[in-house]
Amino acid sequence: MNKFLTALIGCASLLVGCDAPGGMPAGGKADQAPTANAHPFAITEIATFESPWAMAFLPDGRLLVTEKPGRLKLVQPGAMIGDISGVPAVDFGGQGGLGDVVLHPQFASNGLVYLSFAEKGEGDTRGAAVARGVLTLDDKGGGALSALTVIWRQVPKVSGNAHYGHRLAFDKEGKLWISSGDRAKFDPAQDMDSNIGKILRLNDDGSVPADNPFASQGGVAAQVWSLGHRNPLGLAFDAKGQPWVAEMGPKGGDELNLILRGRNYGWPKVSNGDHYDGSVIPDHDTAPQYEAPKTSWTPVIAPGDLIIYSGSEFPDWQGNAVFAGLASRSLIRVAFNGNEAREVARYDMGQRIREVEQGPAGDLWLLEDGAGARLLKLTGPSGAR
Ligand SMILES: [Ca+2]
Ligand SMILES: [Ca+2]
Repeated sequence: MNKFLTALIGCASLLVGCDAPGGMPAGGKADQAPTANAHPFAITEIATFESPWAMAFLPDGRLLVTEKPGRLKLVQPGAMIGDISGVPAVDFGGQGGLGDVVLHPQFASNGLVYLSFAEKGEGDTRGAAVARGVLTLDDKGGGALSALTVIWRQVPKVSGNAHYGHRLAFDKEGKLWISSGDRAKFDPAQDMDSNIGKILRLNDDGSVPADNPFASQGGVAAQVWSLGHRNPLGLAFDAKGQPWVAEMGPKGGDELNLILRGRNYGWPKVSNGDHYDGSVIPDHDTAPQYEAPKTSWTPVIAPGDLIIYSGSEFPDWQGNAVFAGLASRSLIRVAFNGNEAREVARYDMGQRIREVEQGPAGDLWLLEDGAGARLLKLTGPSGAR
């Protein structure tokens, strides 16, 4: 039975998601799952938020959740939602505002929390920035950040309010990684006098590790681990410690990239998508000097976030990449064979999904996007908990 026929039968039996992206791939760029899959999980609604962007679990099982307008929330499932004061002032608008939140690897002893956000600049300019502060929780379900310090900024600040990227992740060595979007300005992604359109690797205080690939060039080039990125919104490490990035393509060409030291990923010189006005961008296979994605999507999935799953709640998913899909309103699961990647399942969620996080018990937690967005917990059918 051919794949298309299988897809039709799958749609007829499931009666869901058949109009969603994920049909036959255009241009043959990706070996994609042909249809939406039945949910292998139960969904519990935990809370709702105003335009949430990211979440992070505290060691006690509570959650920090950012809201784009500039609020940091403390969530204890089943209890009131508290506020954390002392967050930086943000430039809220378009794709900008308060962004990611992550804990320092030694949070239990130092209380350090890192936030990314859109920061206003001179005139009509803005740029992504990262600040860290010490979190102190009170006994009323809230808390405060103190000693807030901005440790990194996009250079230069530019007009517009798109493609900040600004996903944060710590690796096993305690280095801070930042995905810096191209601000919809294209060419700066290839310019080493700018740190936009790059993946960056820093020490936990924002200083530059001496062993970065472009450290000898100084300036912001010294921060750069890889270049030629468009709008990388997902950043996660696999069990071997390798960084993976989910990147929004233009019209087509969303990417999953394995991030290698000092490599150039080609934006805006190459993309498996094309410009929104229809003008052609050469595909990756025309320019092997640029690092190609391990898989790409046309039509797009619009990846908002990425984790590499390592829990026991969904044993079959261990080692898989799980994407939060915005325009595709889905969770997308990708399996690896070595470093080759392939979509194996797509779960229609009915709403734009902004963020995915693995919970302490191996369950999955999702944030929807926009007004009244829900925090959802997904648990497996295994009865393991
Ligand atoms: Ca997160
Ligand atoms: Ca193209």
